[in-house]
Amino acid sequence: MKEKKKLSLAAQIFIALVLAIIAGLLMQNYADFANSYIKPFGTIFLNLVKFIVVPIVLFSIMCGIISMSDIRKVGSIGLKTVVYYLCTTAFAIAFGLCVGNLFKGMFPVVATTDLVYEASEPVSFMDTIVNIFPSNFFDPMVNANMLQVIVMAILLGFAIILVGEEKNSRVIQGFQDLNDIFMKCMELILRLSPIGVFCLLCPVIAANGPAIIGSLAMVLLAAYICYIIHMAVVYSLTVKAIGGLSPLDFFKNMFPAMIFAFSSSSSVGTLPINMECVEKMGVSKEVSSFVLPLGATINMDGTAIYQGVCAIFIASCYGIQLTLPQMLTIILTATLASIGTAGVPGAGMVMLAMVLTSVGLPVDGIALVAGVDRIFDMGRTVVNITGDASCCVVVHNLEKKKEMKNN
Ligand code: DAS
Repeated sequence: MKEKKKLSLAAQIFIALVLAIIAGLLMQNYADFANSYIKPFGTIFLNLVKFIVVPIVLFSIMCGIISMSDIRKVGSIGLKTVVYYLCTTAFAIAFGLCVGNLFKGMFPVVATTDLVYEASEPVSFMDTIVNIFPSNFFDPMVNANMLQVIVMAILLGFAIILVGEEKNSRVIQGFQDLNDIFMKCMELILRLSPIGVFCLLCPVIAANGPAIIGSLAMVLLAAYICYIIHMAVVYSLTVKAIGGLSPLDFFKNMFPAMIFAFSSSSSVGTLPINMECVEKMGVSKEVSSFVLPLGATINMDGTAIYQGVCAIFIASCYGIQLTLPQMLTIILTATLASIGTAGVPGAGMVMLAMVLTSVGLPVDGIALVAGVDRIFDMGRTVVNITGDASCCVVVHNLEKKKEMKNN
């Protein structure tokens, strides 16, 4: 019997998106029904995303730190790699916030009754820094205090490396196995995305009409403009000025990997092709076999841009003006969160929940963008893997110069 070909998750999500728009437009006079009987299933999906975000952040950042434990073994390659990744990610999130603010005037505020939000009193930047450090082991997890969870993950990550060296790598393997379990749990939850997308987007369109579709088109445009400018400017500059490679050659060689990343929305899935592309540019196996797997784990410039743009969009939909300290907190959170974002489809949306929580924005705001997350994801994954490859070119050239100087 011919096996029935299953629709890919991407196709299911796209169909759910189209159905949600059609159903939402048809139900504009029955918005209450959509809110009472459809939205709860979307809320269940969001609850599951919120349920998994704390263990995902905790264990993936811990394992991200553990995976960097080779830094001492690979010495300067590791240090250059981590510095490059954190700097480009911090720049990407700041750039995403700037462009998001430029577009804010074009994000029609979606003034609907269900987008109610009680503003918490503004916190000074210094208080934000002090509050980052937990005073209780369980409190950050129970209250989903994401900045404190990140600090816990970094401390525990380094502690595991030290214990692993003293005892044996069983400790490290044990935490990596736990991380795999939570990753699998996240993938199971993200399999519900088509239902979540439909049940989150349909009521929002029913309550707000075509205006929200225009808003989504604008926020997608803002994100893609950021993706393209970040790649064209930042990576061209770094591969040219530090990597000694012409940007044209870089992007020409990267094209197959970028196409695969766009269609798969998975940095991890694109790794093999990315390896081939960077080796065609002359990058040594020693550099690419460390820099690319690490980048697929901890370097997410595209995801950082997406989080910056969406944070501004969601804030404006709730009529909230983000303060400078809050934006600085988003830069800190999203940069650290990128260490924990997995290179699999949809991971960035889970991390958006964490970024929103860190500045007191309502996580339910994800409902506004969840419907088109896959379209965001295709672009942000291309930026993520291209950033990893640009790091390869830069680190390879710096290592080559160092060897020539030593000889
Ligand atoms: N799709 C993820 C990746 O593979 C990024 C994300 O979801 O933000 O890089």
